[in-house]
Amino acid sequence: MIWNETIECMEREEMRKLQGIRLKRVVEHAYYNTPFYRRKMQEEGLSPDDIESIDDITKLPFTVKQDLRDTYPFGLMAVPMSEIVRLHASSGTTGKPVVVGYTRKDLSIWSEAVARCLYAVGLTRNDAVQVSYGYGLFTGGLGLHGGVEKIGGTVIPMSSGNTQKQIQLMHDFGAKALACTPSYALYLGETIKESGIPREEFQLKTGIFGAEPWTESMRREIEESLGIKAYDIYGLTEIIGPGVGSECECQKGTHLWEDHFFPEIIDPKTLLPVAPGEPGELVFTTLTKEGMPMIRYRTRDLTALHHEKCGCGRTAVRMDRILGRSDDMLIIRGVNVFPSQVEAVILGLPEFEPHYLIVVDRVNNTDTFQIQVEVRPDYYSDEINKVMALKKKITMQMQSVIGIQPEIKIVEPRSIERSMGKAQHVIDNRKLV
Ligand code: DLL
Repeated sequence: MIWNETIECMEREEMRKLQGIRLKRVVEHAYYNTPFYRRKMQEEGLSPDDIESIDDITKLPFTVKQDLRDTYPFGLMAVPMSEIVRLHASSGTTGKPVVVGYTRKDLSIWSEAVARCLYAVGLTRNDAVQVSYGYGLFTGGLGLHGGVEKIGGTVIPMSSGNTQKQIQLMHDFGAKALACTPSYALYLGETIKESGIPREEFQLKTGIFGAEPWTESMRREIEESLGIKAYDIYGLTEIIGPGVGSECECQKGTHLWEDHFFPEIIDPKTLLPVAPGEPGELVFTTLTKEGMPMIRYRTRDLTALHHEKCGCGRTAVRMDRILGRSDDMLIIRGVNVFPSQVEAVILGLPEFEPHYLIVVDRVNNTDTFQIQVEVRPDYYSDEINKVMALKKKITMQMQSVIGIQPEIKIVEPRSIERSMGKAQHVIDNRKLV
């Protein structure tokens, strides 16, 4: 099923024309309404008149996460704040979140994009969708919510957590689809098994999973344990949230809604476009967003794009699974975590040495997140109370900066291996890619 056939199946040449017209418009909008973009373009000797077609996109400078941090909170808004009807945010590297603002039109583009995803995975107005992504500043919950309402389906706005209740209501309300992170889906599958409620009593048939990397073997595990078909949905806060694209029933890659979010793949080292079909870093330009347009935003996600028509009839470009990242960001239980955040907290506490190790694993389908830190000899003690107080102090600071609670393991002075070259601060045992 196709939500917007005219767009999703548009011939490539026609699509490129549309993208060119929209690019010109968004560049003008950003140039005249955002000092940041004007300055960056002027530095390159560019004006909006230099943009005639979508091919001219490569003339434009890139935007990176640091730019959003430097202009925190509202420096990249291209409309007066009176036009902004919603704010969302995701964690950044310094504890300051990345903030995005939506106009009323942006929200409608967002729900249109998610509606396309839901149709692509076979959902309609007859289906109830349990939205178990977090609601709040995170875009997952409200993003999916808007799309389900758009197609006229029934939203069950559960948010994440409270697993027993999730299962009970999924059963009682007859949810046809579940939208959450793939790791939470696995956990829900296990909990359903333990609950003793027969699986046949659930009406669940479809999963819409994303917000973190996952693999084909995880897909099989989820499909097996929940008895459903599991689909990948992709998105990021800076561009709009979930629904930048999703798989269709052919599951041959993630269709990107390129009339709104124009994708490019560049070599992260040379910053030049790669050959068609080659992997590299994904870059997006929002072609229609008003509130906070993003021009050539470097996602740091590594993938490849394919332009051949899909078996489903869509011509919308397809993206491979995210292969990894070109920076060191980790996604732990759906939360973006940068090792530099951990480091900043440790360096700010006089009791600890500046040596640490982050150990991430997946146990019972849930991410575990441990930080090992060394106590300075003057603070080292055998007394359990003192150790507990230190642990509590650092745990609370980590939680407030990162947004999730790590398990802190305080180790003896000089027990973390010193490195001769680049220090390895992260051990990720999840083996996702
Ligand atoms: O995770 C938006 C979202 C919510 C997407 C719900 C899908 C479902 P952020 O918190 O800004 O936004 O994180 C964005 O998460 O750059 C990728 O690295 C990663 N990511 C998102 N979806 C996928 C996916 C949301 N399907 C960052 N596969 C992105 C792999 C994903 N990685």
